[in-house]
Amino acid sequence: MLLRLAEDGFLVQPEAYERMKLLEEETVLNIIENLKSQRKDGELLIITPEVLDTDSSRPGGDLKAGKFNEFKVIMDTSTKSYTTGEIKDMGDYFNSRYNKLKEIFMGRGEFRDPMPISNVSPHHDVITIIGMVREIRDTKNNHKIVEIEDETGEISFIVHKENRRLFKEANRLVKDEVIGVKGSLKGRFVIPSEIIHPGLPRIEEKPMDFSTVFISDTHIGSSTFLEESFKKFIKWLNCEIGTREHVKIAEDVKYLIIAGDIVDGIGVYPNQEKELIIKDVNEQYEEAARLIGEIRDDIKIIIAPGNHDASRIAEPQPAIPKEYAKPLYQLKNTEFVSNPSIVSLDGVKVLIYHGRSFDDMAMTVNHLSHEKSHLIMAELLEKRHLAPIYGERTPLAYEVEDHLVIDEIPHIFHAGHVHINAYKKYKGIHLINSGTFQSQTEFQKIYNIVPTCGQVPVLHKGDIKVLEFN
Ligand code: D5M
Ligand code: FE
Ligand code: ZN
Repeated sequence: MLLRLAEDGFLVQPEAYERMKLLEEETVLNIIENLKSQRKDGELLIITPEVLDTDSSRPGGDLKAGKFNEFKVIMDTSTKSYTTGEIKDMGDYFNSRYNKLKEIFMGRGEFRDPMPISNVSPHHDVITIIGMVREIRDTKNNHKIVEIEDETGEISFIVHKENRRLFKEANRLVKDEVIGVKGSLKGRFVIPSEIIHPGLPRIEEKPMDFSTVFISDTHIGSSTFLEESFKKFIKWLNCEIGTREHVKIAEDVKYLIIAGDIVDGIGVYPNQEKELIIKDVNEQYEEAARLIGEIRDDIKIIIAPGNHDASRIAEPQPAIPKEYAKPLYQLKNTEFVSNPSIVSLDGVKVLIYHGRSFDDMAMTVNHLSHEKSHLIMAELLEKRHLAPIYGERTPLAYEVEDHLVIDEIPHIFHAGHVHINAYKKYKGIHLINSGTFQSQTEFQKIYNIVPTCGQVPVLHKGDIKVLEFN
């Protein structure tokens, strides 16, 4: 393919090539034909990921290629993800995380030229380093000591509690995230003047002339799955019930995204069987297909797995395997993606992540909680990583590449898992937690998690609306 493109006078950037590999061959050929017809004679054209997003790559208003030709998967780890199981992979994995995040830092002026940690000496007035957090300790006087590491060595910095501004920054830090530090060396310790996250700029909002519906955590198969409420939701999607205004919104719905925990699974936590109505995973997906199959078929349904689904439990989770969810695969309007994944809905980029790591964030960072998961989502965007903490509740697979790094900044970040709705616009990005269709379980009672049930966020032409189905 690359060879052909080169002969035709195209240069393909690696990222664009990765994406083209995920597209149907026919779609790629269409794009190329369109680009060819638009360029001037003999001009060399560089195919960037942006080119794939623009209208110039699409047949002009010609929708013959199908109703859904504007849906694209931009990032999916299902096929890329593999591990050899060797110990060395752990090193590779963290190196990949470090290097990807370092690159994001280096795009920022002040960190263009960081110093290897092994070179740090008292001779430097100002040191600028990028390191992965290895350990965070409190001294007996309640100051903070943070140990960071790069491929050349490790060093600790100390933040005094009297330094309010920096102490607040230090309180946000979590193990295994990658940060930038500016400061000077005093004895064994770096005294920082700045602690910096990779961060992200404010993005330009993308206009949408359609509606997208977000749900998660239906937990079909559980006795606590709210079937009646879910059926009402589907009736609304099919424009059969609701106020005139709500039916109008339903008419505009083009996409439905399901961010994991579609079914309750089996053996996810002790004594779960007691709360199961359907005790077989295949049958749970069969039931899911029976319900979801009622949805009108001009709505594209995008399904990612969660920790209750029949995918590998370690993240990144490949798409739900067909062998478990055949009836769902057989619906003609379903698409299966990994957790996490990024899809483009007519050019609007949606980062889908179930949200398992939110438990770790809520437990570790003082001001974060399950109830306000939008704060966690904003924090993860600033850290540019979906699951920074290694070795707590979120199992991570040692991939050669760390796919949980947030390389690409989305227009929408959609998550679930905590079973509590949340919404916030942050730096132009819609942060959406879509709650649940499962009433409180015995397990959640113990942890005092009070779910918000049947509340469905809808982005209607760019505005968020939450519709209730109870
Ligand atoms: O998670 C549903 C909710 O339960 C979510 O808010 C996280 C919480 N949860 C899940 N597992 C645990 C553990 N082990 N401790 C504390 N809280 C937890 P779901 O993925 O649907 O089971
Ligand atoms: Fe869940
Ligand atoms: Zn979950």
